[in-house]
Amino acid sequence: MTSMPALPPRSAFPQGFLFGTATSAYQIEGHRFGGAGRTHWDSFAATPGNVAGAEDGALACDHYHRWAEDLDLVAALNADVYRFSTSWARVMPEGTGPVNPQGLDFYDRLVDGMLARGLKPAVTLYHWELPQALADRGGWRNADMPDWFAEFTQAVMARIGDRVWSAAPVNEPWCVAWLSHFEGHHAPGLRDIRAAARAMHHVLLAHGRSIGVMRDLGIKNLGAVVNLEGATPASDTAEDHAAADRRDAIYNRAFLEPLFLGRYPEALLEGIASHLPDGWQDDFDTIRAPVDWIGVNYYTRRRIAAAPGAWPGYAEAPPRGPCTGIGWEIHPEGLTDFLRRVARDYSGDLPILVTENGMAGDGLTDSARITYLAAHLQALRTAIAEGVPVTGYFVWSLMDNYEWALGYAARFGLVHVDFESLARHPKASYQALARAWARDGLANGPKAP
Ligand code: IFM
Repeated sequence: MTSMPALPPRSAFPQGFLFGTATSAYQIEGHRFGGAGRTHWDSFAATPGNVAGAEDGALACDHYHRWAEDLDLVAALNADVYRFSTSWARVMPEGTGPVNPQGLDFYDRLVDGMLARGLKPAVTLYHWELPQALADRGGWRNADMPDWFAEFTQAVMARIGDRVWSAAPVNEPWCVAWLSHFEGHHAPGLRDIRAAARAMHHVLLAHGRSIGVMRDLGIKNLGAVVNLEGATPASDTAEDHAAADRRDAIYNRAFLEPLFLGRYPEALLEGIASHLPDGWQDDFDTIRAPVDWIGVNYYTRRRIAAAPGAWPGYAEAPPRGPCTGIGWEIHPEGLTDFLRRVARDYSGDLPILVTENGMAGDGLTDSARITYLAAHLQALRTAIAEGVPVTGYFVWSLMDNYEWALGYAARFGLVHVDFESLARHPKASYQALARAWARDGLANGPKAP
């Protein structure tokens, strides 16, 4: 029998290091409640073949009604900070124009509920469910999206911005642009390079505009959240190395370079320059609006091989190492590599938050998840020991939820959710983290307000 590694205790991290867990609106709230407008995920899920079991977020975990119980779970986890997202269509059912008072009231209650439990609210404004009314107008392909997103930012942050600890405009821009418009796996399910290029550029511009709106509102501690994934050449051939570099350009550098260096990588422009909107070269001042931290979501790496066909000319090779329940290779060293790389090449001394990390797997006795988290927390400590300014870590996810195209079968939660009764049951990983994150009152002092 192999022994399970212990989770490093709070005292193994620098003073003031923040621990938390994360969720997103559509994945947990129950979108049918509270006057929310239709989203493009509702339509995507209603299209045969897109989502396992044609499941959608109409009920999800019913967090809309059970939020107090869920925040109690975050507090009892001994977390310092809770990362959640706001649903654009809940706040503005048509995407622009009138706001839904019930929607704003919900986020108001939620933020106050966090503060009442001593939790720092970390909001992400957009975590993937676009109001259908805007999708009908071309969604992220439409050059008006940055304006519409600025309007949404103003509406929601004028209400809750005075009480949030941090804010980020968009979760995982790669997924919004490439997974959804080029690979077709997420809403709106397109496989179109021109759509992907435009979506990518408009998402970046929307990010910059949103940061500007929040600065004007006087909101502090603003960041960007990117998902980074290793692209390892499948062999030592020059072709596989070049293919892996193209993948890295599309997945990782496509967002880090504009946000921090004000440019797109050459290896990306080779494929998309002719598809970008006119005048894209003039937009980088907006896109690289200064941020106060960078969030890194890290899960896995892929082996990439050269493949015939149109640009980008690569294919995924089978993983070689151990994998999670949904076939994602477990590669904790990749987290250390990315933390080093982000600080060295892009963000310098800026605080880095690991805004998501976790795994899909079954069972209440989820020892595999404890092993996964222990290895990644150790990888994070390695980066800290080298001087990388990592200041916080969030587990994805608080509870089992709607895992997009995989429906409810892929369970990422620290808390098990019975999707019949909606009962919540903390898993072994939750208990182990709660022990590791306990405040001993000596090494770490009292819980920060
Ligand atoms: O569930 C998702 C989340 O919405 C964004 N980051 C990755 C998670 C696991 O796939």
